[in-house]
Amino acid sequence: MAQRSSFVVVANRLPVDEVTTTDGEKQWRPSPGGLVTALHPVLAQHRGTWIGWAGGDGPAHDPFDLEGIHIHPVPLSAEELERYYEGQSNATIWPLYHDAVETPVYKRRWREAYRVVNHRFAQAAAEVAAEGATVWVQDYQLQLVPAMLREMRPDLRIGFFLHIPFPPIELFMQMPFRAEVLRGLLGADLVGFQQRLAAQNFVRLARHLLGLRYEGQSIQVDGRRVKAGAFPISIDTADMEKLAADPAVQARAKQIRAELGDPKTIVLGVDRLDYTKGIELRLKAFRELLADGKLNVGEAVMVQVATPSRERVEHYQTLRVRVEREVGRINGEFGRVGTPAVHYLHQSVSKQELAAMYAAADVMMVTPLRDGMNLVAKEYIACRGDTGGALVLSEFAGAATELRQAFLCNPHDPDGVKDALLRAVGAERPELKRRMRVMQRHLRTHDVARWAKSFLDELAVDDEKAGD
Ligand code: ADQ
Repeated sequence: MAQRSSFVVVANRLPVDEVTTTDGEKQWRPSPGGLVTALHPVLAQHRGTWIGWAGGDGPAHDPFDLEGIHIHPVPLSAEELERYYEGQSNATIWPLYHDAVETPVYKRRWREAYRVVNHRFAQAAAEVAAEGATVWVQDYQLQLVPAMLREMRPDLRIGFFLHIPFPPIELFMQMPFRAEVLRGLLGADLVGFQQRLAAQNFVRLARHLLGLRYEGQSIQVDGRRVKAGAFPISIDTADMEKLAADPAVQARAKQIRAELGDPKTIVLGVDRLDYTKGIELRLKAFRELLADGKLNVGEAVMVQVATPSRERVEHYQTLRVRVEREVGRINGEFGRVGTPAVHYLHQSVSKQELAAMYAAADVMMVTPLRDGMNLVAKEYIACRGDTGGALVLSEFAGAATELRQAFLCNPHDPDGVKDALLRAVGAERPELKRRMRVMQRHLRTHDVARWAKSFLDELAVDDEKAGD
C-alpha cells in the first residue's frame, strides 16, 4: 500500500533526474528548481509526496524517498509523450494560452491522450492522499486533474496553479474541448494565476461558457465555491543574491567581460529557445541599432544563451532555424575577425555560470511576446548586488506588473524595443542604481517562499465552513 500523505504536489515533471554513474549504476539526483525549493519545507514537514513523470518512456519506477520528499513516479509511453506532452500540451495549449503567437494545432488523438494521462495522474493522487489532505496540482499539462480527482476523492482540498497566462475568452473559445478543460479546472477549490487579469479571464469564461454565477473572484459551481486569484511566482531571492556575491562568481563575471574583449556594453539574453520569448525581435533590434550606427561592434556585444527546448515540436525546430539565421546574418554583416557582434550559445549553463553572466551584463533583455511571469528578469535583479545594470522588460511579461522600474517596452513595436535598449545603454549610474534598488527591495520581500505560503494559506481558508 502506498504511503499516505497529508500534502501532495502533482506536477508533470518530478524534481529529480535519473543519472547513470561512472560504474554504470542508475541513481536519482534532485534537480533543483524554484518550485521544489519553495515547496520543500512544506513537503518535508508533512511527509509530503510529489507525483510526476520521471523523464523517459520506460516502465513505471517504484516510489522512493529523496531528501525528505516521497517521490511517486508516473510513467508515460513514447506515444503518450508525443501526443499528451509534445502535442496537446506544447503544440495546442501552450501557443493558445500565449496569445496564439504561433498557430495552435488541434488534434483529436492528442486530446484523447491528454485525458488518459490526466486520469493517470489523478488516480495516483487519489491513492497517495490521506483523508482530507491538501493536493496542489501544477500547470497547463494537468488541467483536467482537479475535477477527476474531486470525483474520486471529494474529501480532499484541491488547489491548482497555472504558471502560464490564461487567455481572454475569444481565444480560449477556439479550443475544441474547451468546456471539459474549464470543468477540469473548476474541480479545484482555489485556482491560482500569475496575474489578476488572468484570474478575471477565468471567472468571466466560467460565466460565458457554462453560465456560472460569480461574485468578485468566487464562482458558484454545483453548490461549491471555487475561488480564483493572482499569486505572482518569484525566485529564492536570498539564495540568488548569495550566489552572485560569491567571490568565484564575481571573478568569473570579470573573466567573461575580459573574454568578450572588454566591451563598453554587454547585452544579455537568457531563455529557453521558445517562440514566446521574443528572441528574434531582440536580435533584430540589436542589428538595426548596429546598422543605424547607434551601437558599434567592439563597444557593444550581445550574448544570447538559448536552452534547447521541446526539440521534437515543429514550431521549435523552425524557430531555431530562424534564430540561427539571424545570428549568422548579424555576425556576417557586422562582425570582424575575432570580434563577433553576437555570441550565441544553444546550451544550458550551470546556475553559477548564469549568475556570473547576469553579474557581467550591463543590459539584460527580457522581451517575451507573452509570458506568465519570467523568472530570468527577477534573477537578473537579484544578481546585481552592485546595483549596476539595466533591465529591458516586455510589458507582456507577468514580471512587468511588479518590476515597474525596468526599461519597459512593447515587444510588438520594433522602434519601442530599440528605444528602450538605447535608453538602457545610455542611462547614468545614479539612475540605474535608483531603479535597481526599488526592484531589489521588492524581490527581497516577494520571494518564492512567500508565493507558496500565500497560495496555501488561501487554499486552507474554507469559506463554506467559515459560514459566510
Ligand atoms: P519558463 O517559460 O521556463 O517558465 P522562466 O520563468 O524564465 O521561463 O524560467 C526559466 C528558468 O530557466 C529560469 O530559472 C532560468 O534561470 C533558467 N534558464 C533559462 N535559460 C537557461 C540556460 N541557458 N541555462 C540554464 N538555465 C536557464 C514557466 C513560465 C514562466 C514562469 C515560470 C514559473 O513560462 O512565465 O515564470 O514557468 O512559473
